[in-house]
Amino acid sequence: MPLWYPKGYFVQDTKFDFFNYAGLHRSVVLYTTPTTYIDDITVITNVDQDIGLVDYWISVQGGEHFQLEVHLLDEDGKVVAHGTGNQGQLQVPGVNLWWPYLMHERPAYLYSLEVKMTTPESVSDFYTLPVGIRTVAVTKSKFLINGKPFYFHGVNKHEDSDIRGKGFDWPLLIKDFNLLRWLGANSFRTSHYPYSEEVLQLCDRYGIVVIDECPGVGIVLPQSFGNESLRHHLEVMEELVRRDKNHPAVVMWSVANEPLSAIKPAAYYFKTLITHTKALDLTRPVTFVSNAKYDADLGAPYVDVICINSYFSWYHDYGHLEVIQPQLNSQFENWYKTHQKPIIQSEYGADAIPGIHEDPPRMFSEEYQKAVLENYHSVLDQKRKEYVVGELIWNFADFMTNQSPMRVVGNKKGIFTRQRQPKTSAFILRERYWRIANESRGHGSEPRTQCFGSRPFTF
Ligand code: BDP
Repeated sequence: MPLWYPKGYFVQDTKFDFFNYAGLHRSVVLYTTPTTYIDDITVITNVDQDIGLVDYWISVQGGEHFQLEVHLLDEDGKVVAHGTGNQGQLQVPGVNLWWPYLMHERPAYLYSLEVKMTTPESVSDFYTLPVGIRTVAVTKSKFLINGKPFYFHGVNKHEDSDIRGKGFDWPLLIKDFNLLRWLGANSFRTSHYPYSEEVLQLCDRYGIVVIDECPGVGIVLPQSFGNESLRHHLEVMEELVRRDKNHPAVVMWSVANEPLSAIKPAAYYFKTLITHTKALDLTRPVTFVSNAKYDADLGAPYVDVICINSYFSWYHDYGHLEVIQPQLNSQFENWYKTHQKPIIQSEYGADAIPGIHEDPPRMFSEEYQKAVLENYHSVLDQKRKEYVVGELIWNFADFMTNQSPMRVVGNKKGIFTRQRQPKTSAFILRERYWRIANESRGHGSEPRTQCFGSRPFTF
């Protein structure tokens, strides 16, 4: 029987699983510039033996008569290279590379690029850009940072918390970064939209590696693949690359989350979108996050890294933890055999309502979440020796969603509560991430203590 609604009644329908907060989420900054001003800077970094190479391009607006001077300063404020003009290459012998957190004893080294513009009227503009010198590359089975295999042991996040909702909040941000360090996480994905610029600035400084995702979420209707959507999506990627291109922490672009990538128009759509993104940035790999079948995904041929979401024994086979290992194993084997590209488990997890305990484990208990994680981890431990290059838990913290019988006051797949308190699974993950970090640094499985001082990490 059709339900009765008052005339004009409607509800805005969104096709994503996070609360659609209204209002301004971030600071709005108004600023002035001189008539002739530095409009944009692009840096691309490279390494030749122990020499860091910083190629720069400076765009100036508002006038034609100006001079540009460029200095690169190290962390002690010493000038290590200088140049002139709006394009050039700076060379840094004995370079300190930008390394991810836990990959090096001195992670996140940042130089400062100072750009000074002088005009005949002597009105000048001045801009300082933090620069991390590092390289990113992908092989058939590895993700390389500075030529060394990098394993993403991290999280997916949301811009979400109690009281503030989606609003930007410095204390929350610092708390989250402290928790990432506590956890031994070296990376996150900006699921499912670009995060505030302050977040990326902190990632540069903490050495937290980022998969930068555009707001391409909820592309689940066939009509979403039309020309108008595609045109808009290309523009969105242009905006994202323009904004985030200079962050050393950003190592890969994600053009979408769980789109309907198995329908016919998806092939042209993703080919165009990914080719365009690669042309905008020649230095970073491009991906999108898939939940399609390995042999049905029409976008997968165009990505550099396969990112897969799966929820074994959660959205099907309820309560049957025993299916996880065989299903996950065949997921990885099938994707790798078909595509021969490195794979990231970009989401996995289970809801746990804090304080609910069940033995044997039952869905929604902390024990069930723990058991799901442990089952995933045992397969990940085999496959990370081969071609799996990362695992990102869904989710860092509980977050608000719209209301539905699927959600118990929001999504409870956090390993931290929405108030950032740890559930049992946080300790499981912490033990694991530190072990992986210590192994890859050649310290065996012996956990080493982390420090919480101003330097993120000391061995
Ligand atoms: C995935 C989505 C994510 C959801 C998650 C879930 O990418 O946005 O929050 O499932 O259902 O499919 O918890």
